[in-house]
Amino acid sequence: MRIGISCHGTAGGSGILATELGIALAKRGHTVHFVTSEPPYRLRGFYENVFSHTVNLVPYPLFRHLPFTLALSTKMFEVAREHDIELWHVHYAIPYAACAVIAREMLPKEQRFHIVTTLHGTDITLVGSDPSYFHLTKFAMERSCRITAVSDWLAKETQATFELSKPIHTIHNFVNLDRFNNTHRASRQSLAHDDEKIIMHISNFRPVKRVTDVVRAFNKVLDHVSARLIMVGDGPERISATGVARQLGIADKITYLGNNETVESILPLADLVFQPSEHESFGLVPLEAMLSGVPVLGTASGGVCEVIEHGVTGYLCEVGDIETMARYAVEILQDGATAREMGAKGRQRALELFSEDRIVDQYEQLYKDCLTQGPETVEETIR
Ligand code: GMT
Repeated sequence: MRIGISCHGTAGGSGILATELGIALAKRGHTVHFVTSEPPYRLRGFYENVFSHTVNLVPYPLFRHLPFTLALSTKMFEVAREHDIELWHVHYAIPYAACAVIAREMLPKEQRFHIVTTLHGTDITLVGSDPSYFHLTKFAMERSCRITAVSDWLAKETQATFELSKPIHTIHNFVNLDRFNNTHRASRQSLAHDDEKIIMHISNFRPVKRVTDVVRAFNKVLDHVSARLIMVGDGPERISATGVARQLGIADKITYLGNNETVESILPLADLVFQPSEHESFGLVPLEAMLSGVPVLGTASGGVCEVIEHGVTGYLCEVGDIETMARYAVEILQDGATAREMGAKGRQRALELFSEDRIVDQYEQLYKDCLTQGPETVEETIR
């Protein structure tokens, strides 16, 4: 198949998943054209059958805001026309699904591609459900041949909010196993002292990640266990996290690594991965931690409940329940045997349920279903 993919080019779960999917599809012999704002974050090196196109943004004094989405739609149209794209897979509804609809409309009828839209979470829960984007998000989803969501939870949330006329298929996230198996691991001493347990948090430090909860719970853990908190990533809440740590007098117990492109080289060094998000539609980091054999402490909110098995591969707490989070963290850090068992079960679960082969098969089948269905004819009215 000749497939177009558009996604966020910056660090973030949806862009990572889209890029890994494109690489996996190319390995299976499909031709994949990425059209993004910048070369995708995880697309490093050369991959046969993979092509990357970036959007050209021309500034003009009359534009207070550059019309990125128009330039993106134009680029999608050009790439589709030149490379005879059969199917465009967009990740994150806004703006990508809407741009795909515009690009398709611009093409002659016989060249129009099918659209598959994958919902990743905040594109629905925060952005798409906002009145400023609601109708366009719904319109673009209705005009997609297939809609997928990365968890059952997100599929249900989307239907409850948008009342779509078509089903939403759940296809969970996956992890590229090669990345985790063939990695050069950092040394433990480079992250912590020998007598310190390692708690790790990885995110883009947006409010939804509740990074100050990480620091507050870590402070309580320190009453019982000698530990170091490794914060990986960057974003708007980093300043709040450092402020809270300073107030609590534990700033010297925390290391901020910033963004890291190869988390697989440091994740296995953690004794516990801690992700207390407000909600998480799937939780790629918990999955990566499980694959690294590390127990995960998360929140029972959103699709992460489909990833972490409470009491088996980690623990799930109520959002903001810092006391319970700290209690579970201490339990894991003090009981090495149970922690190892949880880690091993996590890896087993990740391999069984979220392997590349299993998930890419599902996307491939979905594409085939679209292509055998013939040209898209759905003409829904916008409610
Ligand atoms: O919030 C992020 O981490 C980024 C965001 C994105 O769209 O790039 O992540 C969402 O998509 C990931 C991949 O499907 C999911 O694993 C994350 O759970 C989801 N984030 C949220 O729902 C907050």
